[in-house]
Amino acid sequence: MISTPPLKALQLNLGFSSFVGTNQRVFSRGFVGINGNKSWRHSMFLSTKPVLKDGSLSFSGMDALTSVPDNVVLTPFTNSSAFVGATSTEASSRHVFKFGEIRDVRLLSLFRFKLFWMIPRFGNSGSDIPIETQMLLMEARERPNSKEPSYILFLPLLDGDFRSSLQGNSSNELEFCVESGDPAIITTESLKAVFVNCGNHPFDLMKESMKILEKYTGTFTHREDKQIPGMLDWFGWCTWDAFYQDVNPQGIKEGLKSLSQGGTPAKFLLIDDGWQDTINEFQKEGEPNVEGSQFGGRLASIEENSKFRRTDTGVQNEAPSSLKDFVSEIRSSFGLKYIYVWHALMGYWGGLAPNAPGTRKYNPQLRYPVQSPGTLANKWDLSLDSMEKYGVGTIEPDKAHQFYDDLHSYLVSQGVDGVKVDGQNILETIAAGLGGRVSLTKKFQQALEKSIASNFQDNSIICCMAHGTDALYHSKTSGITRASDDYYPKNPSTQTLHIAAVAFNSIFFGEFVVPDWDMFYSKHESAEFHAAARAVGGCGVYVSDKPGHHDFEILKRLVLADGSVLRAKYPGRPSRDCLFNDPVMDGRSLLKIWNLNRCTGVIGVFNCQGAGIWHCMETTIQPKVSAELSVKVSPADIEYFEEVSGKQWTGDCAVYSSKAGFLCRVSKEESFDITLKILQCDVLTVSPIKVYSEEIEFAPIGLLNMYNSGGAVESIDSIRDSSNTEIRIKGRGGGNFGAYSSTKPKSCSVNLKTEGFNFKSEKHLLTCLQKVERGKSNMSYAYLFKYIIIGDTGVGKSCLLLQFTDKRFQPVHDLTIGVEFGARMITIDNKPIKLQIWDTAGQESFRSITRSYYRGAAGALLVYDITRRETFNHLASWLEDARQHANANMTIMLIGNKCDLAHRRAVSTEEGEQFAKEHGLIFMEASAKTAQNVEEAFIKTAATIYKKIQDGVFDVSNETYGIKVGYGGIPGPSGGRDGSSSQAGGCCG
Ligand SMILES: Nc1nc2c(ncn2[C@@H]2O[C@H](COP(=O)(O)OP(=O)(O)OP(=O)(O)O)[C@@H](O)[C@H]2O)c(=O)[nH]1
Ligand SMILES: [Mg+2]
Repeated sequence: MISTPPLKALQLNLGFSSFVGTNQRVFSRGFVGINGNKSWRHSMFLSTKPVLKDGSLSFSGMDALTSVPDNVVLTPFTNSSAFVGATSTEASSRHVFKFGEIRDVRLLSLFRFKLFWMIPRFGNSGSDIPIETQMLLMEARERPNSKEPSYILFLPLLDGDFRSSLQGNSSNELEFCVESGDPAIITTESLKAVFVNCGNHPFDLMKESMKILEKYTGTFTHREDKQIPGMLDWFGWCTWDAFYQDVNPQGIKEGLKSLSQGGTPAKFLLIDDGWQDTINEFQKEGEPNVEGSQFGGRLASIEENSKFRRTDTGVQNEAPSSLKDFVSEIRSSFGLKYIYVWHALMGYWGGLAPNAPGTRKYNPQLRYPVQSPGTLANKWDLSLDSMEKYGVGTIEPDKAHQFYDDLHSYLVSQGVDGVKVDGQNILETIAAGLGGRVSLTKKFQQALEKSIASNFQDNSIICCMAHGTDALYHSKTSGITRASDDYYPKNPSTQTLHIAAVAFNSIFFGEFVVPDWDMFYSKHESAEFHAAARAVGGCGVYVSDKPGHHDFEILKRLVLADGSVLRAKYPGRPSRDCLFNDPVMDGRSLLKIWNLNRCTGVIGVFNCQGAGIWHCMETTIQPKVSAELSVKVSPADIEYFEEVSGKQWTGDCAVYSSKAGFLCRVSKEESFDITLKILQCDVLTVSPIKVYSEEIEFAPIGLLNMYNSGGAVESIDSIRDSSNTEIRIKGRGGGNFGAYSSTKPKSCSVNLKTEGFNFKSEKHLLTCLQKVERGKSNMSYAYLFKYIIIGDTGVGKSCLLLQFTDKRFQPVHDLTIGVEFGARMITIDNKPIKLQIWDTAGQESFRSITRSYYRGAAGALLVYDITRRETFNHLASWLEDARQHANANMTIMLIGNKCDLAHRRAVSTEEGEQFAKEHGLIFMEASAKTAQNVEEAFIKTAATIYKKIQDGVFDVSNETYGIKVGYGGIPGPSGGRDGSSSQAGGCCG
């Protein structure tokens, strides 16, 4: 098996004869020096209740805050956690309570610098805790130089109708703010405003705290218990930065086509803002652009606009007849698996048009957003400013579910699979008179999630502009939320901020959802930086390239030939030693992001220094940054590594640098230096070296050509007999597979076929190339037909294939082991058709393997040898297998091979014809040696299949028939619509 289907099996036969010493260390260029200064950490939970006594909030005797005012109330909860609140003498809709003085700690705050977006802030005093902080992590040490720090987590919560946030002040104090968002909703106290917890493992602490809160509040669900949409595993394309609001059907087709032709087909499409039916009284067509006026646009109906639906019969109108038609056409032409569209939480930026016939029934009322003092104190935002000016046509809360249900069921009727829902945090600004921010958010969130669940199949929603805790703590089912501000391709100073912000935000978001890293351009100066981040982010991978503007070198390191991506297991987060260092502005720290795959760990290293300034820190003096910075990297940076290391682990790891292309062996305690220039990055695969027999130590790296190489390794196990150890690796994709091996293998095979391999004994690097087909040939066909060749051993099956694909004859019987593969393009009815041919082994012992290839074949060549009667006698048994395991409509061509050997003939032509007639087969005698009838046999089979398609025998959207629809027969962007391509559904490999 070579490129598709994606499952691969690599077997290595490692013998003892060529054993090479295992303890020899090899260090590559790029890794400077090895340090044994790290120790392996184990998680441990503290079991001392937090105590508030004599004005000090302490955990296990260690003070977290001092000078805690008397009105602060602590309610112990679990062994290490508590709720904190406060009382006031006056009732108000907003209180700011003093919490206490900060001790000698390091701080990480995640705060909203704008209503819609959150970023990190680092520091060690009260003034380093910005207003609107939604998560605060403190690192404290019991004694000044104690080795193991403790972490104290502060999570401001929702308490009744009130929502809390944290902030610090210049007197080195921590404060918390509780507010209802409605002047009429007032209180004198909030007793469970903040949750505090303490532990010595920051990631366990975070997760345990969220699990406790999930159970306690009952308002949200932890990521681990949510259904995660399938589109995350497939490469995507979003239309936003390709077209902005000018998105149109023709442009979408061009983009999908150029990505497919380059060899990285998009399987997920997101049609962003620009498809909806909107009206805008603040920006008239033809008038000069008014900045921000797009946010005054309002939804006029739930249906698509005239770019996506032909509204008149005028000949000039090139629009598809409906969204449904367009969706169905692109799905079948480009093999799209998921098509999502964008909408705002309120329908559109400016909400619903109050008086439009299509929206009137949701009773929209114009409301003018009012920000809380918290978000007002931070950064001005154009979108919000515009919405404040133009107002938001707010759906009547009791009609929210009806609106979402109408919209989503309409989209489903058009073939759309899911939605991205933007602008979610707007609710907190329009909640006055509507029950306050907490209850309004809850109402809309429930209405939205209910509609997603009842209309879409796959929990298909991406939440966006939803960084407020009002929404997060009501996230019951939504599985993906954008974790960053927008990607701004034209702004060089935000690229590093983007990566750092998502990594840090993921510490918090990653507990609720799979953080979404947003789109990027593959052809851009920071493209590799973004690509590497997506590779370790455990997130979806989607670009927003303009059609034809792609860097396929970069994309091919993220996307396999079938359009899938190697997604790591967890939300990618900063390593423990990075948690309190500012990777953007301290002038020294590099950012390390850790993750795990099924069998390996991975670390992304990013130099984010010197290229940008954090929001709200514009006046901070920046230190001088040197051209290159170094950081220590160790296997110990990867949390939960025990999930992949297992029992046979030597304690050492094979580390492969995707940037330097080098392999080295380090122990779990060791670290090495990585040096990077500004905006440079590296992705390191860290694979546990395991013992497979006394002498063999082995670690798979995966596909060396991919950023997340180890993501391609799905499982590894071994079989051992007296003289051999066979290591079996199941993986995905094609390309150069690499592994660390202490000894040179005797042989190496891919899907049972022996392959050549390369072994660099001094580096212990074993590589084996698995050919991969990509690009034009992959997609530029009208149809792809899968064939299988069957028949007894030695009848000439492989020779027939070789003659057909390579026009060569192989005189020696090269026994086929398992299944081999070949492909060629042919033309039928002026349509390019790709034949993908599986050549099976005739030997009886492979019969069970062969059987698994019948399913999914559109055609079969059943071959016998006219000089050997027994091969003819066995036809009945082959046919029986085919009838049992293949689909009923499979076209079977019977071939009497070796007709050049007429003098040794044992089966007459008539007998062959008769057998074919009796069993409904096509028949031909052929010779793989002289090529007589070889072309004809393959082409006639294809012509028969093609005819069956024309006759409607197959549902071509169902891949089990062995037929895929490509777009080769469909005209490109400049052509008109192809009346003959009436195929619906279908999927391209
Ligand atoms: N004269 C002649 N010899 C042929 C022809 N086709 C195949 N052979 C020979 O027959 C032998 C077997 O051919 P293969 O194509 O390897 O047979 P196979 O059916 O693939 O066998 P398995 O892989 O074991 O199932 C080889 O020695 C070929 O050279 C042909 O048309 N004419
Ligand atoms: Mg063969």
